[in-house]
Amino acid sequence: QPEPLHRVSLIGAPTDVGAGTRGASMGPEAMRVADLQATLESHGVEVLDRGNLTGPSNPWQPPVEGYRHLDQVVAWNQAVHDAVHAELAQGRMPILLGGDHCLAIGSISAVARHCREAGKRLRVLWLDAHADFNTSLLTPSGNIHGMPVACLCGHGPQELVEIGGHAPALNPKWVRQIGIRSVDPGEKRFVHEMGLEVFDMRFIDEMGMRHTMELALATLDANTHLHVSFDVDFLDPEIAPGVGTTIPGGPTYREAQLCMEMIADTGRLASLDVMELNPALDLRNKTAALAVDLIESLFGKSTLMRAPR
Ligand code: 6HN
Ligand code: MN
Ligand code: MN
Ligand code: MN
Repeated sequence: QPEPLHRVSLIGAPTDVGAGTRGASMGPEAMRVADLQATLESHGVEVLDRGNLTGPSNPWQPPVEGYRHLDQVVAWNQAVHDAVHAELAQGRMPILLGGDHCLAIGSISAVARHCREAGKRLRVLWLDAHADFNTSLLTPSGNIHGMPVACLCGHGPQELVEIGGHAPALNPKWVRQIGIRSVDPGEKRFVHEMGLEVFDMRFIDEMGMRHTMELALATLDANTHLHVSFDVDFLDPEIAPGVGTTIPGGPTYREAQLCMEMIADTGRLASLDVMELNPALDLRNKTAALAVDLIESLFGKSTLMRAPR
């Protein structure tokens, strides 16, 4: 029996408590139905499906002091943090199946905590149409899925900012955002102020996905933990309609594949979030199947030209 290339744990987080559209709570099951586990196993990955986390239901209330459902978001993120950290502590690679993107607060707080404990450098790739860098004062919606990067960088409610036991969880210098094409006016100023490195769609149009990824993946070393937070709305809505916040003009199928293949080639991927898949808006589960296809590429599916690792 060959050693598995990776030991992966799937963690379902079936909630849409941070989103403005209902349905991402069904994302984990749709990815299972699209055969995520067997697909990864076909690439020599050992996969344990840990099942779904539980948490409060979605009360569907208006914002209070700039936040919708803050208590419920905190409860879900605490559960995600604990589950993700437990997998990392056992030397496994957690794949968080969202659920809306507010859950990246718990996931990445756990990753950052693990990196502090293990003496690792951290690099976060944020694949998204949105910067997710709002605060309670800047947000147009109160939806906390528009705030996770700001929370992780220390700007948000204390209960979320401190979830990993150390605030801030992230230095903005560790983050690279890719595919961005929808940023709110106040959010945009704050992204600039904090010095986030953003490869927006204009940059990808002009420079190409290859050069973009070369820059986003530059300066990784053998001691780097690479975390990918993949919001499915990163993808062009023509190929990925099953998300709550479609924004036109995203990466094509091949651009997205190249992005994932270049991440795979680094050999540094150590944790992953797959977020915002909304089966209620999908067509015959095609966006789920595409998400699984792209995850497969993150684990080394490629055509013929891949150099052996
Ligand atoms: N996502 N910027 C908008 C907001 O309401 O803050 C949209 C956020 C979307 C967040 O897709 O993860
Ligand atoms: Mn740890
Ligand atoms: Mn998004
Ligand atoms: Mn997002």
